[in-house]
Amino acid sequence: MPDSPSLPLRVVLAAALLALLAACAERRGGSTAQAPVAPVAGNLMANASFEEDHPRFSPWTLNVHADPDAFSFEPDPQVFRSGGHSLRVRMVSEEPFASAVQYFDVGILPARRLTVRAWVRGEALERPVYMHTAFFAFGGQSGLVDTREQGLTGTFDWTRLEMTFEIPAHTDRIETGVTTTGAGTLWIDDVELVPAAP
Ligand SMILES: [Ca+2]
Repeated sequence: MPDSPSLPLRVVLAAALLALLAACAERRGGSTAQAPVAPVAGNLMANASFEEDHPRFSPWTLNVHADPDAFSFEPDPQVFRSGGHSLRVRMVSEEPFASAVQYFDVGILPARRLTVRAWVRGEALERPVYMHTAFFAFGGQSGLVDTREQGLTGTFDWTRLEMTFEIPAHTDRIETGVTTTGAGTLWIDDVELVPAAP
């Protein structure tokens, strides 16, 4: 059986070639005009640059006041601050607000004083976009802090919104992220939740 030793070798070579081609394809895909994603040490937000799991963006929760179709949430491959996408939020029909948030059990958080920040870009925003954090205890909302007073409106280039907050006693869960409250287009990228500076 003169052919028997060469068959496994052919298989091995074919597998190696496939692996090499796959690696090349991956490198090509990864280099298409992507801006660098700066790693943030200690960032508690996952999928913080909106590069993964389109169009669900898990573990983000995309909330709308009542009608889930009143706002659209889409990955935008044309407008982003880092990586190759941002999250674009657009009001489709009149509703008081939409938000992009993540939830955290207080028990797993490394500090009770935290800073949440996001880069946002706006086009014709009629009402403010701002950071907010809601506190929950025993399954119900027990408090809320936000930066509504300093919220951004109108048309603006990438701007950082930031808020530092202290988690009240008895809170067992928090919700934190960005809220928009009217017509226009909002882009969100590079969100961070980190222990506040001392
Ligand atoms: Ca991004």
